[in-house]
Amino acid sequence: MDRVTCPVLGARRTSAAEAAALIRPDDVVGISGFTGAGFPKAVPGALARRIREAHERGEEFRIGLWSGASTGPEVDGALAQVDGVNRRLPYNSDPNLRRLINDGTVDYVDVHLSHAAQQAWFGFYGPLDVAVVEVAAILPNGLLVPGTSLGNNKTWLELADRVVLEVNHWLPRDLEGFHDVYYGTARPPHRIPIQLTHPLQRIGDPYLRVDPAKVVAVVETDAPDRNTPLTPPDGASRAMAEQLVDFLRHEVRAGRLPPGLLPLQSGVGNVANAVMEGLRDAEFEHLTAYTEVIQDGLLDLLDAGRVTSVSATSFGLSPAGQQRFLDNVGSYKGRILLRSQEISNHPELVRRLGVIAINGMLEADIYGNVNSTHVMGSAMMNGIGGSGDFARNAYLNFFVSPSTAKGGAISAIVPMVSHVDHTEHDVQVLVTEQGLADLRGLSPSDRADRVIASCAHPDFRERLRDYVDRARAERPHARHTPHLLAEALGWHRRYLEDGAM
Ligand code: 0RQ
Repeated sequence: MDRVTCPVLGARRTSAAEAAALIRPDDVVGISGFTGAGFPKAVPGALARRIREAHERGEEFRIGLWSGASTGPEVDGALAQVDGVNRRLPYNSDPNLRRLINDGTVDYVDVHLSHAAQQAWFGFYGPLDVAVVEVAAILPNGLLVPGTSLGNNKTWLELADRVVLEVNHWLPRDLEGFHDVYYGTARPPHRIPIQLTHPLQRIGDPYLRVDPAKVVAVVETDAPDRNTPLTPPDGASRAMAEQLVDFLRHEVRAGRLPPGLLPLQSGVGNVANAVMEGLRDAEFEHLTAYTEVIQDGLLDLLDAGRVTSVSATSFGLSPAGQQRFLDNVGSYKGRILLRSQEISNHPELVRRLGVIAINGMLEADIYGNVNSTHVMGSAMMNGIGGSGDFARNAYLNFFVSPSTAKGGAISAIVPMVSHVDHTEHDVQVLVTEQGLADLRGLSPSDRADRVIASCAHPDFRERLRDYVDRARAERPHARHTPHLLAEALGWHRRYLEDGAM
């Protein structure tokens, strides 16, 4: 079936290599893609080959790369392998690019995912030269049927001087109708309230717009999204999920949450999926989600009729989940709405809807500060992603992690986090497989006692308790947040001295 029915744009059909030839050294390229869904499948690879050839001739060739969030090995991986990226924003989870970020080759700008579009609009990152955006079809009037993620596509299409469209035949044509692209954002002081009061409410258009004069190439592809197999929840993930679900029950009984809860947001990964599994087996009905990524667990909840409506910006499915979605696309239409990430993660909307936010962390300190991004304070893992957008503005937020990492060598509960992404003022509930610490309304000193007792691994509990006791005793006039700074900062010393990092 012809996916490009617009005569004007149909005439710009070309090969990936020819499209990649339109990208120049030092260009800033804004691509589609979010958690491995909806990234361009052909042009980045062709560009990587071009960059490699240029380097072989001794020529400089690197680009700035902006996206929605993580892409696939065909983008970040391929470009990292040819040393083709000089600056990357706003999120990366590719191991090859992570290595270049951590050895200082690539400048990485790790921003809240809801901020990227507006800060690009404000001009904070400089001009955008090219947009490379994957779509499911181009309609006769030139409107674009978006693919499996919306991310920052609207903004890249608007801001870029030149646009390359990839039309992917692998995407179900039935994706038409799954999107809600809001065109009401303006720059301050011209902003108006965003009139959204329910996760499934439509406030925009089903299509992306593009100025046809800017479209320099249309490339047809037929390739799948990245799909990462899910490891079944292990004991620790299940334990965290059970406690979290029990806590939600407790909040309903206490009258602080309605019986159908409030819209859920959950980060990506094992624990998030285990929580979704836990909810499937729990008694809650008529659940909704106002989240970033639709993982298998959320599809399960939709299939089981537990969740009635989902707003997100992308999919992040396993091979089995992807197949299930492709086989039943029609049945999800009207129950799933994909939005631009500036709307899916919008602080105004997260606050208004009263989202329950559940995100992973690397470590938390005894006072409730959370590090989601930096291993030992310096090495970037992925990025803050949407965790800050949701946690800061949520009705209720959870940060979850096993109590130890690296086979028990590192405690995820520490006296002072080595990097702060979420401050003690934002963090409400910490969960490890050891237990759950509800920090709401507690003073720092009480938080320390609760976090150590509930969340720390028994192997580290005494050391942490001893730290707080001595901090209280040695600094009697500074007991609000008892600390022994030199010791707190040296907490990871033993691990570092082993030469592990
Ligand atoms: O590394 O695989 O090399 O051993 O970190 O740890 O336990 O598998 O946890 O996959 O749930 O990821 C915070 C990274 C958790 C994630 C983070 C090491 C550990 C392992 C991963 P190895 P786990 P998860 C929505 C919301 C920020 C973005 C976000 C994340 C690896 O949740 O990126 O929330 N969050 N987005 O060994 C040293 C510690 C450690 C540690 C774990 N304390 N010290 N290493 N590790 N704890 C999604 C988007 O926004 C797109």
